[in-house]
Amino acid sequence: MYKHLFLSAVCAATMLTGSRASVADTNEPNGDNNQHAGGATIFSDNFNAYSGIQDATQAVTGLPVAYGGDLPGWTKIVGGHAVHAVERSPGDWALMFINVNTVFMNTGVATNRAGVSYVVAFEAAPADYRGGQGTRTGTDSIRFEVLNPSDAVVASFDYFPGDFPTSGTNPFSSASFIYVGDGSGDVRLRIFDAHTTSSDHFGGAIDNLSISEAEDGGDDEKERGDHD
Ligand SMILES: [Ca+2]
Ligand SMILES: [Ca+2]
Repeated sequence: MYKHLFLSAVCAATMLTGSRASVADTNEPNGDNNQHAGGATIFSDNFNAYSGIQDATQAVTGLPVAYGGDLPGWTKIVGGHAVHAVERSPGDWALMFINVNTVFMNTGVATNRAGVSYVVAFEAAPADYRGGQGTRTGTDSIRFEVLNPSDAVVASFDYFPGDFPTSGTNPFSSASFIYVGDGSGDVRLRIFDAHTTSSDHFGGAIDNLSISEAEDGGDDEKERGDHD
């Protein structure tokens, strides 16, 4: 079902140029991410307006899964049966990414003042569909890119959810990363499967995404990583 590679879309996703600003955190392959306190939420989405074709239940969890969906406020790269989602509880959808599956925000938000730190917070989990395409530790990740109005990448972050379980439940974990604004204009998030192969696995699932200004205002040198 996901064997086709959509190379044009892959190229579109990798052609963008622009400097990659520092991103504070490196997350562990086991998904052991730090949590960052955030200030007032400037953007958020719980993805519950997702509307797709629900045709199966997820391996192990038995949760409803869907493909070919649309999401208000977001544009998708059409390919690889995007957009996939899992229904965590009735009406509570989380997005899943495999192959060229990519979504990006339609409208930029004012979270890019030069030198200011912003927190992108979300919940994430390993993902699978009917089985056999489960996220793997150390290999599969979801990439978040912060794009300015020229589609230059202000910041990029990979989240590695770990192995999709073989039994039990598949809990979501809270995670976040910090980026430092560069003053290049309102930004949009682009989210996609960072590791695409001809026999693909899901990069993971995400839910409850938000952007807020970091409460420390960017004064914490340790969290700012290599940004000077
Ligand atoms: Ca949700
Ligand atoms: Ca993948």
